[in-house]
Amino acid sequence: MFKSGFVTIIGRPNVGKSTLLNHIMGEKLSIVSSKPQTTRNNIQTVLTSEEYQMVFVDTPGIHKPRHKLGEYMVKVAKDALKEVDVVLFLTNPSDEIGKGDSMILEQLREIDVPVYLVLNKIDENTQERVAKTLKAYSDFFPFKEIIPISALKGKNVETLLDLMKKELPEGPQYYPAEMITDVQERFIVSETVREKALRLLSEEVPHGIAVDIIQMKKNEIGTYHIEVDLLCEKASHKGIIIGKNGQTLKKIGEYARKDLEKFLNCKVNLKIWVKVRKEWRDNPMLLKELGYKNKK
Ligand SMILES: Nc1nc2c(ncn2[C@@H]2O[C@H](COP(=O)(O)OP(=O)(O)OP(=O)(O)O)[C@@H](O)[C@H]2O)c(=O)[nH]1
Ligand SMILES: [Mg+2]
Repeated sequence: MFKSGFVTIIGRPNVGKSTLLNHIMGEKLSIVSSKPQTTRNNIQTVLTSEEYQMVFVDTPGIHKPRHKLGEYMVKVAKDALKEVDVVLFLTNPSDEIGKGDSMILEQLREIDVPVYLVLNKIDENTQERVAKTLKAYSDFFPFKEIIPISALKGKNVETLLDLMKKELPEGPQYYPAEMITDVQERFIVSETVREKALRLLSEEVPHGIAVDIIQMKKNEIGTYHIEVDLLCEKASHKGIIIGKNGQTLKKIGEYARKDLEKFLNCKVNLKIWVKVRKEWRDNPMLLKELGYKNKK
């Protein structure tokens, strides 16, 4: 009997949702950074074995939106709760259940799907704190399973997978076995550049950046020529992104190129232009152009 189903990974920004997904897939498909609100779209990945197929959906962290981009992110995350077989609610050890988490859990009360409590980042917390958090959350919500993990170190991730397998109903293989993700090359290219910028930039700039692909072309000898616009919201941000003597931009380009060469399996020539687009996060037309649009 073949089993298949959908698993949504949901939680506040920065709790480690994308890290968990990448660990399960054994491959880097969703970008990760230490800054909250890194993921902006639902990213589907497919894990296929002889007995089952699990489709994971990595979602943007749920937060209180302050602009149209934020509203879009929260909406796509909530959409990912429809028609799924298991929800992984990710959070981190803490002294009490914060507002952000209780708000998400209230929403989860309304759906009729098993919800797992996945307490991530146990590697950087004491056992005592972990135990206290597990207790507080399980008193607050009727989780079907409770499991402490470290997505970064891979601790307990196998156990989590084993539990989820039992949750899958009998079903068809939705996607071909070799398919691992529904995102396209262009998306991975722009996300890779965005990730490097997030990592290298200071706190104030990152939320206001986006990457627009201008050109992607492979030449006869197999080198990919890629040109992108890195959009930011202020002239002062442009200066920060470029950095002293162009050093920051150079590093963003170097790190992105290295990752892309691995991913695309060929030489990459990457050009990044930094441009100012005031308040693009509230500009419906620009949001659409950058791919932050609802499917329906
Ligand atoms: N110590 C530790 N750090 C972790 C673990 N999992 C993730 N992190 C770190 O936490 C940060 C956020 O990870 P992400 O995977 O981007 O978090 P996210 O939930 O996808 O965040 P958004 O996309 O912004 O909602 C990164 O710096 C990760 O390296 C873990 O198990 N242990
Ligand atoms: Mg993420």
